[in-house]
This record gives sequence, C-alpha cells and structure tokens, in this order.
Amino acid sequence: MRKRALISGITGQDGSYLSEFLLGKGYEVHGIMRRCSSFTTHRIEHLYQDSHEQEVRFKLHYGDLLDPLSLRRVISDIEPEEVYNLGAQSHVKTSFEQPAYTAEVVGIGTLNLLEALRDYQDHAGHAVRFYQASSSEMYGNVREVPQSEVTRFYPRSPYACAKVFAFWQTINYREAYNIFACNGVLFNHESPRRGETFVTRKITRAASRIKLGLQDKLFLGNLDAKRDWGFAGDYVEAMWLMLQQQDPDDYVVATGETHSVREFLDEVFGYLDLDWSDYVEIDPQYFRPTEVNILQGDASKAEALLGWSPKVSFSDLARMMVDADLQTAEQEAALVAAGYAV
Ligand code: NAP
Ligand code: F7E
Repeated sequence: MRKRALISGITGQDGSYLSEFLLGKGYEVHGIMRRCSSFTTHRIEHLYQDSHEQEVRFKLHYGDLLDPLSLRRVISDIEPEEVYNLGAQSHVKTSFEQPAYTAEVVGIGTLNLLEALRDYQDHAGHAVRFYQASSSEMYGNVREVPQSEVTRFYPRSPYACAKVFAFWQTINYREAYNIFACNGVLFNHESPRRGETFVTRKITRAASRIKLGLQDKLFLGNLDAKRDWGFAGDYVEAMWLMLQQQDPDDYVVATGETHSVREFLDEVFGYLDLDWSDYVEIDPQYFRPTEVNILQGDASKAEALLGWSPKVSFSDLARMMVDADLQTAEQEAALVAAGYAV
C-alpha cells in the first residue's frame, strides 16, 4: 500500500518541490489549495500532467487553514500517514501591513490543523506524522551567530511572532497528545519557483529583464541585510527525513553561510556581465519597521542525525535562478518584438 501525504501550501514554492520529491519516493500526494479567481497551480501543473499514473497519485482538494471543517473533511477522506504544514502568508514585509491576517493563517491555521489531527489520531485511531514549516525569522534580533536549535528566539515581525506561536503549539501537541510532530527551522531557501516579491527572485528576474532591454531600473530596500540562502529542492528532503526518524524532534536546516543582499547582486549582475550600481535604486518603501540584520544557521544536528547536507552552493543557486529567468525574459522579448505589450 502506498504511503499517503497531505500538504498544505502545495501551490507554493516548497509545496511544489516537496510534491515532486514525495512522488519520486512512490507516495500518493494530496494537497490543500484555496479557491482563487485565477489559476494558482502554475508550479505544480507539470505534476498532474506528467502521466496517467501520476494523475491518480497526485490530487488537489479545496480547503483553507482558516476553515477547520475543510481540514477535517480532507483528512478523514484521505487518511494520510504524513501531513506537511507549508501553508502561510509567508511574506515578512506584508505581515507588517496585515498582522492580524498573518497571525490567523500562520498561527491559528497551524492550530486548526493540529486540532484536526489530534481528533483524527485519538478518535479515528490513525497514527499521523506532522511537519511544521518553522522559520529562521524566529531568531530575528539574533542572540548569537550562528543560530542553532538552542538559540533563543527574538521575533522581529508579525510573521515571525506567529511562527513562534506555531512552533510551540507543535511541540505542545507532541508532548500533550503524543502526536509525532516536528519543527523544521528552515533558513531562507530559494529557487526559480520563488515568489517574485522575495528579494532573490526580484533581483534575478529584474537583472534578466535588464540584460534583454525589457526594464532599466530595479528598486530595492536594505542591501546590508545578510541571509543564509540555500536551494529549496535540497530543503524538502530534510522535511521528509524528519518524519522518517524513530522519534519526533526539531531541526535547523541551513547552509551555514551568510551573504548580504549586496553580495547576491554582485553574483547575479556579475554573471550577466552587468554592474548593478548602474541599475539599482534604493526605495524606502522596501525597508521594514524592524529588520532582521543577519541570519546564519548551524545545521550540524540535521547533518548528524538526519544525514542531511545542502548540495547547491550560493553561486550555483544564483546562476540557476538567472538561467531560468533569462528563458522567461527571452520569451517576453520575443513577444515585444512581435508587437505585444508584456
Ligand atoms: P509560498 O511560496 O509563499 O507558499 C505559501 C503557500 O501557502 C501557498 O501555496 C499559498 O497558497 C498557501 N496559503 C496561503 N494562505 C493559506 C491559507 N489560508 N490556507 C491554505 N493555504 C494557504 O511559501 P514557501 O516559500 O513555499 O514556504 C513554505 C512554508 O515554509 C511557509 O509556511 C513559509 O512561511 C515557511 N518558510 C519558508 C522559508 C523560505 O525561505 N521559503 C523559510 C522558512 C519557512 P496560494 O497559492 O493560494 O497563495
Ligand atoms: O527579504 C531585504 C529585506 O523578503 C530578505 C520568507 O520566505 O525567508 C523569507 O523572509 C532580505 C530582508 O525574505 C528588498 O529587508 C532588500 O532583509 O527575500 P525576503 P525574508 O524576509 O528573509 C524567511 C526564512 C521566511 O520564513 C519567510 O517566509 O532582503 N530586502 N530589498 C528586500 N526584500 C524584499 N522582499 N524586497 C526588496 O526589495
């Protein structure tokens, strides 16, 4: 019998890589998606188009972390062995503009899912393994460098505060109700599928368009912020490994390196033989009321206990993202040449 996994946030960056990974392991993969007025499935379209067998092994269900009834219905219909909670309002800057909504989705949404799983395990008698997408943003105004599983949290945004709530709820459900629940404290991870408003993708997309003459300026905020950037495709393996262990636990997942936004600009524009200072302008609207100045993770626990380590380097990650965005920019340039507005 195939293992069944349920993923919230399946239409997002990590949801798409995790789906691919689990399908490759032979799982039946189910995803919760929100109903929207236009398509949100561009990152996973290839998965249900791949083959008839894949179609049967990959299913989407309408639901929402803010709609507990929908979570309970999907869980009892599917009877999953593993549940990955990746759904979130995940944009830190936006969380300052929508703090209550962010807290609802990230905090109460996680609680809604844990409550549904508690009933599923206790009353229906199904053992379930739960992964919570915790975040390095919880370290915020960092107490030490690098940050590990024992570093104290100091969240600096409504998003990070909500993730701290969800982190502790996950541990509480593990201890109170014996649910196999794990927190993956993942540091920033990127890819060609990264949302266009996160800084790495904003840069690779703009640089590619600048290279092809489709735009001439890139407006950014704080260039001095430093992040530990890894590749999303590497990080989803760590999520899965956490749920394959004998006992549930919490793990930091990171590369151990830190680079500034400025260094990312150097890498990307350098690869395209451009000088970013000719194109980048600072726009105060992209600064945050409170900033996280530096993140650098210590993933030695994940390496020792899960046997996990990152494979894609900082430089290769930047180049992979540029190569993908250049392809899109080339298609846009061809449309412009044919007289279409893009
Ligand atoms: P993402 O691309 O922004 O995807 C977020 C997903 O959550 C989307 O599928 C979105 O659906 C869904 N979602 C939003 N609100 C929802 C709701 N009310 N109910 C159900 N689903 C909802 O994020 P990501 O980069 O893949 O990150 C995955 C998870 O890891 C998130 O929880 C994020 O906070 C966390 N995390 C990310 C990073 C990182 O560097 N990427 C690091 C640490 C932790 P729509 O398509 O409908 O919007
Ligand atoms: O910002 C600076 C900005 O929005 C990175 C999410 O996945 O990772 C992500 O959160 C840095 C910040 O990611 C712009 O001030 C400068 O210091 O790409 P970001 P994030 O805030 O680190 C964590 C781990 C998560 O959990 C989150 O879900 O870049 N920055 N100029 C800018 N950032 C953006 N977005 N746009 C700018 O123009």
